[in-house]
Amino acid sequence: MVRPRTTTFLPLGSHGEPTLSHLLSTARHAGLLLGLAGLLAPAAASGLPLISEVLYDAPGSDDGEGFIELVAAPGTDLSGYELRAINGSGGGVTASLLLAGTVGADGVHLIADLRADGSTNVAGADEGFNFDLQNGPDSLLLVGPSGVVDALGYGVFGPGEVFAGEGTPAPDVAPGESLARLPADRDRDDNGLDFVALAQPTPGAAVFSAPEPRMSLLMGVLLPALFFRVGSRARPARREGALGA
Ligand SMILES: [Ca+2]
Ligand SMILES: [Ca+2]
Ligand SMILES: [Ca+2]
Repeated sequence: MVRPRTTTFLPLGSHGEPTLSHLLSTARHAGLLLGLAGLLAPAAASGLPLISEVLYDAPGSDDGEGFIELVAAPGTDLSGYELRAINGSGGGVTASLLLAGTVGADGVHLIADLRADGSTNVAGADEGFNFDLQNGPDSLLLVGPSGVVDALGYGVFGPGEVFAGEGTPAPDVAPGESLARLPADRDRDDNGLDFVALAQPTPGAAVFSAPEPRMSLLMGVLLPALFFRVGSRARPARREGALGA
């Protein structure tokens, strides 16, 4: 059986168990370093809203099927933001959606395509508009009060076609597939790197990155344990053999 390596870093008592004082001391250092880690690590989803998933081509008619998903810090007021679709052929604006909602506690905001009668097949939408995204090559901009905050270009752009996304285009996807940013809150400003095709779209649900817990674990647990290991090496094992087993 392989024991986790970290257990070997903890100072051990006479019966091989970590002593209470060592655990308390480790916890104090862990708390201090967790605080430092919190100061150093960027807060998740604290930045500007991002386009996190788009379904632009449903099997058959797209009417009432398409959706655009955004992620943003919970409570973000999206009034003043606009989703602007850009035609890859000529660069004209093919749709302009003036958002008005507030991002909920889950940090995900779902915008559904509505049919003329106001109905939609997109469940759980936060906002609805009657729009139809083209199948690409095209782009979708998220424009905030101070300008473009995110952009997605998708499809294969030929010479002379207008790519208004970031870096390289996201791939064209098959009907029924979506393009999803993965993780939903990571923005490397390169659509080809940031987006993947999802055969099973996830409107309203997003997978966020979690660098802070891993960093906190590293700084809060592993490093203090390492310090104690070094400290215990500096002192001779003076109690070894002093107590009977
Ligand atoms: Ca279609
Ligand atoms: Ca971006
Ligand atoms: Ca999603």
